[in-house]
Amino acid sequence: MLRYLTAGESHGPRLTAVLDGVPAGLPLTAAYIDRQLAKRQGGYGRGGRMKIEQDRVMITSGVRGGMTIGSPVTLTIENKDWENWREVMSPGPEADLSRRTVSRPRPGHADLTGGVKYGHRDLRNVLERSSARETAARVAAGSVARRLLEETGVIVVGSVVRIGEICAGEVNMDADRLSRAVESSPVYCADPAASEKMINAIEQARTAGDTLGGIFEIKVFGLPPGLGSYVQRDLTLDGRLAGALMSIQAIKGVEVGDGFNAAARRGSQVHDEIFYDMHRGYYRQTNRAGGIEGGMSNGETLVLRAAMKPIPTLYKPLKSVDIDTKQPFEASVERSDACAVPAASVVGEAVVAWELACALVEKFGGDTMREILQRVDEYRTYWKGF
Ligand code: EPS
Repeated sequence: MLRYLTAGESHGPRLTAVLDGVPAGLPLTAAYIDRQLAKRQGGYGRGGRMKIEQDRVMITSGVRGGMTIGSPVTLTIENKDWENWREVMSPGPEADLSRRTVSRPRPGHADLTGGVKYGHRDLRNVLERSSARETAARVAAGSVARRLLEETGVIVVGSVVRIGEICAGEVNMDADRLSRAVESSPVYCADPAASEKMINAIEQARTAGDTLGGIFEIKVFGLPPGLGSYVQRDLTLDGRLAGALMSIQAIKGVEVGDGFNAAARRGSQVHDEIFYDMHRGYYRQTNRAGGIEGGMSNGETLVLRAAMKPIPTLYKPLKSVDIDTKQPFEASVERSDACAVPAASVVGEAVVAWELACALVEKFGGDTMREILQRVDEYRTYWKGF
């Protein structure tokens, strides 16, 4: 079983992820994880904090000579901003808890409810952990899953398909072309004309002291069929993927395939008919189901979308109430991202990769990559001739 936990505060010394159950024999380097971390830090619309941070992973267990050894993998990422926060955030008695306290909960954040729930009068104790800074650790963990999937021929590609009012046109590209198109766009959108408009929309929102949300899409190519299951609710692949995507900060909706649009159509316009070809095996001419039927991958490309709300930290203040004075105030902030949808698409890739790697390891088992690869190969042949 694959599992992981993350730990760390946004302005604490570092973020940590501990991954358990990673099979032995997986080639893995810090440089590979760092490429994903850099992608998450990029994307047009980020604010001042990203000029401070240059995320790099340190692998402190579970890997020797560039290869996993089957024991827990520990990944840490330093917060460069820690130097500016040491006096306030120190774990020891030297911490000055009277400075930079937060008594004014920001609407749209965890501040107020988190303070009530954990009994914190200083809401900093909430926002330090609820911050999306935590997603750096999730991307690091997801990179290990991504590496594992790549070994089995599975490629995960995220792209931004909407920012505010601007939607990308439909693109029908293979994994390679899609990755290249996304990499060449500052907003990680595969449609160059829409990219330009998205950048302008972000600039307009930023100038107005406002923020923008949007939608990202995750496509997964080459996924073996039969991952997940219909036999028990917590084993359904779509259920698990939707849960993983919804757990990303600021995500408010998830779709699989045609998703919400399918609700308006007749059944004859929604389902994907089944065909067979000696060379291809079973295949579909349409993929409205987005690669999942009955809670299992069906061998078609996986298509998932997630909607992100605009970041609630605004230069344009929203009304709230001070928890000490109970008086109304209008929040003022020092820095914020104007749009983090491109970054969220990288987090989306990471959490999807993780769920798929879990389902793959559950189905094909094995303590070593050698066993997994052999079984995936056998299963693909079996499926084709079934
Ligand atoms: C975040 C607020 C900002 C973002 C941060 C998420 O940080 P700060 O409060 O230090 O200005 O930059 O994102 C990251 C640090 C990151 O690595 O993505 C929030 O409140 O969620």
